[in-house]
Amino acid sequence: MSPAALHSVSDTSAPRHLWTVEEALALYALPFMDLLWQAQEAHRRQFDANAIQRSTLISVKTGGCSEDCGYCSQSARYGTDVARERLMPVDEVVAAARAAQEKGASRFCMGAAWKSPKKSDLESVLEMVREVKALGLQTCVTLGMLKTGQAEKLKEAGLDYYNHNLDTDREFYGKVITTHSHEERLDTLQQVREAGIRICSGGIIGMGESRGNRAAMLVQLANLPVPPESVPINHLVPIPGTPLADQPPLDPFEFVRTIAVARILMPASWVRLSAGRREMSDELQALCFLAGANSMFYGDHLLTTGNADFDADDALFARLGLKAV
Ligand code: SAM
Ligand code: DTB
Ligand code: SF4
Repeated sequence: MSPAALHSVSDTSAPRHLWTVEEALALYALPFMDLLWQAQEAHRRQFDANAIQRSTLISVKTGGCSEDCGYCSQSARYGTDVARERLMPVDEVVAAARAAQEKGASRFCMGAAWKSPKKSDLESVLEMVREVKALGLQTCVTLGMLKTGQAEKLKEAGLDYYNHNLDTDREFYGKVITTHSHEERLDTLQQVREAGIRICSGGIIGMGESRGNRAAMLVQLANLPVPPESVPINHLVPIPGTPLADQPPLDPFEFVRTIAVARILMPASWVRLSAGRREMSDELQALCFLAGANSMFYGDHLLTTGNADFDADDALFARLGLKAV
């Protein structure tokens, strides 16, 4: 059976289990081998454990963002190396999508450094979505907070996924971001869901949050009215010039535990091993896949930072016997 056939987020035949933070923390506290075993069991019940979904990311509008997210190279408030750029022309974006498809990506994700999209900018993004969709790729955009009616327009244009991360637990949120609230993030997720677009929402690990914060964020994602179909787990990429530039490194096993807990709490979701992969060894990435990650960004670049390159990923897939979906 194909992974897509195995996968059903909205199976309503079984009563829904709503998770508690205590339950999530109990999973985190398991001996590592027991946690990975449980995660593997959950993973194999829903998915082909040797299949990894691959999305390619492009920054269609870089830098100059009004927001103060403490991890972000693109905030206008911090002295980073990232310069403000204009929205990319549609034909350049489509050419990049075609190249990603030729390399083997199944989804193309277009990111913009906005608090929320302006009306005129949205029109260009809608055209990008239409043309990328017409290539036969799945489409994803991440544009910040949406205003009433914008999600419906994106849906009409053929958008499959909207990425909008909770990023961290409500309690920790205000220590990293002050220009918008956690609650506003949830509002946008609700609009996206109501428009019939699939949700991609996860967070960043390694910003100085506690294990309790990590558990609470995963519980909040899992307990959404419908869990996100796609859950990116980003490892903080420390960016010189941002408030989190000198954040002490996280124990890599804690990152793997986070993937495993995400997999158990959201068994039918695609869990993406997202930012930070370039800085990880092949062995650590393999542990993340073993813990239930089954999606990744494929391509030399994320938004403003580098990713593991195509050749390294192809070699890793061959060595681990992984196949792309
Ligand atoms: N402006 C929109 C927003 O904030 O939703 C979309 C672009 S924003 C750059 C998308 C996501 O990238 C953030 O929610 C965050 O999870 C991730 N991100 C940004 N900078 C990062 C970093 N330095 N390390 C890890 N993840 C990062
Ligand atoms: C997500 O969760 N991670 C991606 C994507 N969604 C947009 C972004 C990662 C950004 C990493 C830092 C950078 O390249 O600027
Ligand atoms: Fe702007 Fe998004 Fe970066 Fe925050 S994460 S500063 S909203 S681009």
